[in-house]
Amino acid sequence: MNRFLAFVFTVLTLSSCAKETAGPDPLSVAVFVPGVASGSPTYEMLVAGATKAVAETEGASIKIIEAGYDQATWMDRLRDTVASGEFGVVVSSNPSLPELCAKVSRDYPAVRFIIADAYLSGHPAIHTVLYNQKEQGYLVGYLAGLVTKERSPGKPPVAGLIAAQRYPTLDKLIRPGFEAGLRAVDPDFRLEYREIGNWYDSAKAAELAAALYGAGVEVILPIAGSAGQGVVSVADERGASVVWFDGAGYRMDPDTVIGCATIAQDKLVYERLKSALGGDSSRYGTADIVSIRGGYVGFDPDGPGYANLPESIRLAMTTAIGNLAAGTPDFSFDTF
Ligand code: RBF
Repeated sequence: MNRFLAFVFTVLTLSSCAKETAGPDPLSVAVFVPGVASGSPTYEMLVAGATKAVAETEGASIKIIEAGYDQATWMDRLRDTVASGEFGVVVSSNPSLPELCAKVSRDYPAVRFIIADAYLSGHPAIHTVLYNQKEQGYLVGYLAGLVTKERSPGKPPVAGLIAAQRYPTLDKLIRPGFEAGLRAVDPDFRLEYREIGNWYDSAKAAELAAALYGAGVEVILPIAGSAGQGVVSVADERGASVVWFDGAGYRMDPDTVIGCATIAQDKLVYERLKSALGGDSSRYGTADIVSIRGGYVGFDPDGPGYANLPESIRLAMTTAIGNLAAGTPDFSFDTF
């Protein structure tokens, strides 16, 4: 019996060693969604871009893993994903992911990570791409400023930002960009900032929005994932307006959403994953910052809510978008 156990042990040990030396399949992709894809444009685009890259690569396979809204469980979920030995590449999107990936990478150095909407430079297994969301915030800030001034002439100018939680990209890029846009219209603009506490509670978001609209705010920017729907439904009831972030804004409510600042996350994830699956490993270790200049930040004018705005506002927006793309104002930065 003892000899039998020793035999079993030896076989198991050898086979697990064999697995480790072979390494995970470089064409096997895990898409790690730190949250829930549905209702969060960044995550929907992440899944779409990765799916397309895999579909176009012979022999490649994909699995979507939704880690849910409890951020305390993400680390374990990520470790389980990587420890399965199934995946050569993990693709994700979120500013908090690089740190988690770097920790997991210590035990699984053969696995590669591509993380969008994030910044970490110099880790040999990780490639990150950060969007210039100061530009993105500026575009909807400028629009919110123009619309507010048009609708409430002579009143002290004010706009709203309802966020799920605070984090560095919000504090250093999105919020200052939004404020810069508002103040490019009128330096006296004041921002009313409110916080939900998570990325899913649309009832709480609706409550915060109702108070702001009730106090005379005309336009609110939600940075709240699927909770942002709560802001849109209150705005719809009151005939007020929302500016949207990332993508698919007019689809939520074609009239209430009056403008949408976009990131080309589907295109970016597709491009980066496709080249990685094609064997290009030169990007690991690097952290890119992409902007309106490369077409990765922009404005979507194709919605009735935007088309129905006064022509003077749309013309002013076209000018502002052109100027921003030409470097005025210049929000470029090299590290984050
Ligand atoms: N954005 C979403 O759209 N949905 C989410 O569930 C979501 N969860 C996030 C969790 C954390 C911890 C952090 C730091 C950011 C999260 N984001 C989420 C924000 C996302 O990275 C991005 O900043 C915004 O979507 C605006 O583009």
